[in-house]
Amino acid sequence: MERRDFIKTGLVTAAAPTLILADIETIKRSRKPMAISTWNHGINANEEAMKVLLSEGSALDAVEAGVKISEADPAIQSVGFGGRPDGDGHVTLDASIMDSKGNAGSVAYLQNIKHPVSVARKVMEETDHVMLVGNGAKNFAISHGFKEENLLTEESRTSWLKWKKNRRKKDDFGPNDDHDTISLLAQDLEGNIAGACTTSGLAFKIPGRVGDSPIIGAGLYVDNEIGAAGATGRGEEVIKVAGSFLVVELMRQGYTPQDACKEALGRTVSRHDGNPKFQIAYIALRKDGAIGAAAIRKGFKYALSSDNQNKLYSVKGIIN
Ligand code: SD4
Repeated sequence: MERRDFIKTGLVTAAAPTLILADIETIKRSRKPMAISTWNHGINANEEAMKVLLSEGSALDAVEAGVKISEADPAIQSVGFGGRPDGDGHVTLDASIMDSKGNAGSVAYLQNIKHPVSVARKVMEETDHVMLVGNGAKNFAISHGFKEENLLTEESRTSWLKWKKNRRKKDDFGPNDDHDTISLLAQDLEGNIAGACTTSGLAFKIPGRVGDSPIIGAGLYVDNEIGAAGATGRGEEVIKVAGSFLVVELMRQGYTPQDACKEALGRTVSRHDGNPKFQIAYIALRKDGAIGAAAIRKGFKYALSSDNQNKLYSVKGIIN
């Protein structure tokens, strides 16, 4: 063997242990359970998700349990029970869920069922469909043991009546700051990732309107090899750029989770001459446990739970 070849071989041999060590580090970090979710109520959702994760439950069980807390809370007027109704006074719910094997389920325009995320999970696990809507989704839910109940609280009814009284001809939606959809992404002790997203959608929307939250790739996307992303905000604009799918694909290309969220928002911002009048925010979780969050405008908060901490973080807008 020539000396040059020997050095080459030597280098390869010397480099191998470093690579192996790096892999072990990645695996170790990815085995730290964590949950990241949108808005203030993400704190309670994360707490529930972490209970599941810390008792060695799956990321899928964790995201479902987590967002069910928001769905059941009547004080949260943007998700589930107590959500603001559509223009006709009906609470209509959208939700989606994805597991670490790339399976997905979703429901849209679902009425009178308190936990749309659990119906979405049933669609994913017990049918070979991905999405059920309206009465079909409701009948499916009832046939799987879900109870029909009134989801319109007095508080949401009052705000709907007020909106009806004051509405202008062109005013189909509630105020622009009304977007507290919960997206929750989690990683379990095995390092697997899952996500869920659930909402009552835009307040006072045109009856029949469906947003981004139940659209796989828009409101939510999970690829267990790379990571996951979830959205909140003006759903129409998230759908147009396949927002959550875009964030995950950007991470696949090497963008950090933070830069991926910003780049995805940038696509929307430039479609609106640099100054959109609405809010969109993304959260992202990469396979190695790195996270990102970004919003078009100030005011967005996300909740992050890891290392025995569950804290709310404010995000500066990318344009203000
Ligand atoms: C939607 N993304 O339906 C949702 C809106 C939202 O709380 O975030 N609502 O467009």
